[in-house]
Amino acid sequence: MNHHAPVSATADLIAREARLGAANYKPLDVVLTRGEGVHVWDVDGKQYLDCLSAYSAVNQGHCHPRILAALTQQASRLTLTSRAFRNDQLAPFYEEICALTRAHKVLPMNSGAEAVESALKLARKWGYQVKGVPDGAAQIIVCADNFHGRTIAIVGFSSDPGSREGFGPFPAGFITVPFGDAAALEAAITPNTVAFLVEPVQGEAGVIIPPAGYLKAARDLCTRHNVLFILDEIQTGLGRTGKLLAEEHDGVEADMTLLGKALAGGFYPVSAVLSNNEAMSVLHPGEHGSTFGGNPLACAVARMALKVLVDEDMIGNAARVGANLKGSLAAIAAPSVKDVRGLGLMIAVELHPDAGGARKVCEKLVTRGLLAKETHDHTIRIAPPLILTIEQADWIAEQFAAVL
Ligand code: IF1
Repeated sequence: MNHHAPVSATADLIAREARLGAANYKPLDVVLTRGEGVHVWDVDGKQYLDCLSAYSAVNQGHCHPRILAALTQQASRLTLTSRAFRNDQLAPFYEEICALTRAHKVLPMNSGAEAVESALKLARKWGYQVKGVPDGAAQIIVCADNFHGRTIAIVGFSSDPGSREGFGPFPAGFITVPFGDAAALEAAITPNTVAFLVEPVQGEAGVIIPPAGYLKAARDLCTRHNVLFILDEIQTGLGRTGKLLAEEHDGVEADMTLLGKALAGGFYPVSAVLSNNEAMSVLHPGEHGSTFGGNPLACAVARMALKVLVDEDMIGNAARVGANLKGSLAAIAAPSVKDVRGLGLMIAVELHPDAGGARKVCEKLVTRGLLAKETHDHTIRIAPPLILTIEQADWIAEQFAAVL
């Protein structure tokens, strides 16, 4: 006989996970088992509207039926060849992503961090071979409060102590400037600067939109000083901000653009470095690669993930519904709200420091069937799938109004 109180499926799974897993996350206590469109369901059958979209990896909505079909069809035909051989999905993937983004060359990888690392390697090699920087002296400029991933090189130039401390020693050659400050960027550029790496809108930092004209000024400085302008659009790209690429808001074009996350609609890790200039030509056979990068399953899924974004007007929808949602959230007259900001469906509600914290608000939203995630202590990020309707946006705003 078991005299203990019955354990819910949720509590049981959480306890079992804690027993064996690395403790590098502190998730909300929701155990999800199914997703469709903007909704997900937990193991107790409760429905939620997903306002995180796996950090913008499921922009197309959960289990999009056309991407699912592409995945299953390709999975039953050919999944992985390695790049030792060729596969018939790679060329059409290159053609379609280049046609859409106007990129000239593509380097397929898997995770976002790998795309960032690949761009850093390309930039350094380009610096030595094309720009003529003395061997070993290449410098790359990054921004304070950046988030580009978790590898040793990337956390080495993070300004977040939690991401960085205890993981050194780190590679040299990175210089940090304040985000949004073109004068600081100009002052940091030297003849050995090979690249400037920046997020068009800083995600993890709390949806920080730079001052108007910043990206244009940065683009011009990079052109003038022969420095590669690298935009990390892993989070901002693929419709999230209401444009295919966030760079379009500022009318600029990066030399390298990094995509990941939604490039496969949440089905599969697929990332890519897109290049608009000669930087990609410094790579020769054997100098870079990946077992899984460019595999046929990844390419087939990415092709359909891109196709549905365009076919189903998810980018236009993000712009329209995002503007609407930002307006409704900004209209909430709660003293706890310090700021509401965003671009497209990349929105943040920042609370006053004495409002009790963003985590508490997220926990209350969960009980109302809305999944959102705090970033830092006082900001809630709202990034639902781009297929969100106006009615659903209104419902989100109502839940925030009730909780705030
Ligand atoms: C986690 C944050 C978001 C990214 C940008 C590269 C990567 C990311 C602009 C690396 C990844 C993720 C990772 C995820 C949380 C999430 C995140 F809060 F940490 F900052 F989205 F806002 N560039 N961001 O945002 O891509 O290697 O992970 O595929 O749990 O660490 P990845």
